[in-house]
Amino acid sequence: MFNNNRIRIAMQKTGRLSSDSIKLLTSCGIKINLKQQKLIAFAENMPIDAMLVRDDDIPGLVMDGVVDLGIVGENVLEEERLNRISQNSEHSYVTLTRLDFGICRLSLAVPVNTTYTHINSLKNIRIATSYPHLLKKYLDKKNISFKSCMLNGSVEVAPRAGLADAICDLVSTGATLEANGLREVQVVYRSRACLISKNGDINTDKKEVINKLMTRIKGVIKARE
Ligand code: PRT
Ligand code: ZN
Repeated sequence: MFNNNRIRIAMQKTGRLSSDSIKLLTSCGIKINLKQQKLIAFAENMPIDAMLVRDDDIPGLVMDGVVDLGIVGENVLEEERLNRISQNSEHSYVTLTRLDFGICRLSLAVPVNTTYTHINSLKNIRIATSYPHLLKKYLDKKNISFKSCMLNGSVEVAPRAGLADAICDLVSTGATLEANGLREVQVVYRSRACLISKNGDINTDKKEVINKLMTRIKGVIKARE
């Protein structure tokens, strides 16, 4: 049973953001009981419940007001916002703060043996990506028409597999691109994890807890700088 006076915060269950997200809350003095690895983990010492979900579900849970807060990569957040705009569905949220982890960039990359001189080299080619809206927004702005190939995984093997001429994928160290014979040619979007809240009425008790949490998060981030 849900207690409506407790803050619900959606976080990634397993993946690149999960341990940093938990660490952030723990550093804020929140004791979360994670032992059971269930969908919901309750904090013992603050009225906060963590919902442990796939990162792709977090923006929608916040935009639909199902949870109060979420920790998610801006790449996933902006892609879902653009997706919802295209479908005319609810897409509002508030960014409370950007965080100091999950830092990466969404980049265009081409096979190393491809001639690339200018962004115009991408004209009319097929680009594999899991981020079709972010890619379209970027290339539309530059007036570059392209064909897309939507893949939810293994994007970096698409050129070698003959599925696409280029890719648009997340990069952090660049090792994956290199291992797959690809060269980064344009940064489409710079991203990091952020803390977001639903847009709309949040009761005074919850607001007080959120304010307290925000003060602690800002303190933790400052101390880590
Ligand atoms: O299961 P779930 O859906 O929750 O997780 P997921 O598999 O979709 O996401 P996950 O855990 O891989 O990533 C979660 C978030 O971490 C992303 O949405 C980004 O905000 C952030 N992040 C930061 C990254 C990376 N860095 C990153 N390097 N996400 C993915 N990568 C991948 C990238 O896709 C590529 O395959 O790592 C590879 C490139 O890394 P380098 O270091 O070789 O360049
Ligand atoms: Zn995901």
